[in-house]
Amino acid sequence: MTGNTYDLVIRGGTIVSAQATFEADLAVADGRVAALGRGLGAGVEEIDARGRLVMPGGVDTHCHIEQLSGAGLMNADTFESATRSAAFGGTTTTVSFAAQHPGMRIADVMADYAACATRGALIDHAYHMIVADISGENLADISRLVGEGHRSIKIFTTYDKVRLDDLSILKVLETARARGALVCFHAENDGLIRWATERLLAAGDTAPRFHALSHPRLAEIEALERICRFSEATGQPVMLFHVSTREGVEIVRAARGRGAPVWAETCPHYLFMTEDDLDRPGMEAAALLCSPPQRQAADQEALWRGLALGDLQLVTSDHAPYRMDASGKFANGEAPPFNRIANGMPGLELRLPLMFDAMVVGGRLGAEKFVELTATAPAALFGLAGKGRLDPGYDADIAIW
Ligand code: DUC
Ligand code: ZN
Ligand code: ZN
Repeated sequence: MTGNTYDLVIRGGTIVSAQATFEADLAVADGRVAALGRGLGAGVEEIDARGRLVMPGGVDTHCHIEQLSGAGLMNADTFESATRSAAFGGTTTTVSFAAQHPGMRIADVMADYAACATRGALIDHAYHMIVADISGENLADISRLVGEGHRSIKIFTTYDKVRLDDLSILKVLETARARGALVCFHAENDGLIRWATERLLAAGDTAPRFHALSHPRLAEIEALERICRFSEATGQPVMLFHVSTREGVEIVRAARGRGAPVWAETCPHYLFMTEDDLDRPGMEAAALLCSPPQRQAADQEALWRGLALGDLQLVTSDHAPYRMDASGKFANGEAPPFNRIANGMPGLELRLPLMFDAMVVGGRLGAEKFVELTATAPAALFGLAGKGRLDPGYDADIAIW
């Protein structure tokens, strides 16, 4: 507060938190929420928010920005353009990935990525450490980096160059447990994906839409179940990324019912698209290829139910954009088989508008749950201090809808 004046007062809006909805002014001083209440004093700047919803800015804890994929491809956007698009969609914090590849030292990867983010990001950001090689000094590095505050690790159970085997996964879980990190998983069974892919290609089924069949739901089912059991064996908390199937939700529910420290997310493309969306002419569907793939209408219903019941705690974007040219989707030619097309699509900007449309405008689970799934819960689960709420003292990261 400057004298008797706040830096900013957002006046007359409807404040929505994960627990409550009420009319109030919101005052900001020194970049933080200073007060909530009716008839607050003047602000140097004032925003008339009558008739609008005032919510915490979105926290997107799963987005790929300026990250080299396992296949050596770079995402289409930069820290600058990615975080600009996030802000346009109401997201004020990103958590992206510093990706180790085999042979790299994790401490160097983290330092390089921090420099890149610092040069470009327009909003607050943190990053997960993707661990793909635990040889040499890497486990000791991880232990030290977690101690310094990098509290999230990500592991792939599939993708040729970056996946870890079971023993390595258990060693990372043990290391994380000793230091207090959260370990996130892309959980799909690698063998099942390769086997299905070989059979499809041998039959000449190479079009983009066959990508959906090449990642069988059993691949997700097997890997989610295995990782839940590993979490129980080690006592290490895990976050299961992009759950896409009804059975996946059931596995998470059962694990949590047993008391396993398991959390899970899904993404808009699993809530709003099905594998039928891949049925497009020519190579058009390449734009929509992602892993796990879009599933079926019954899975969408199960995911919504999982969100309603609290089996799934987050909705993130899995933002991973690649251009529809030789720098991205068509790096392996103009009509590559489905398994040579980069996986991923953009989502940072549209995650919140899509969820708002369904949840607030459409009334599915409502505005408070929208805030919980997209801002409050991700900030809390990943330990992002000052984020995800509009209580006094929290960062003034605000989206007015
Ligand atoms: N799948 C991933 O695992 N990562 C990025 C995008 C995708 O589709
Ligand atoms: Zn993934
Ligand atoms: Zn991802």
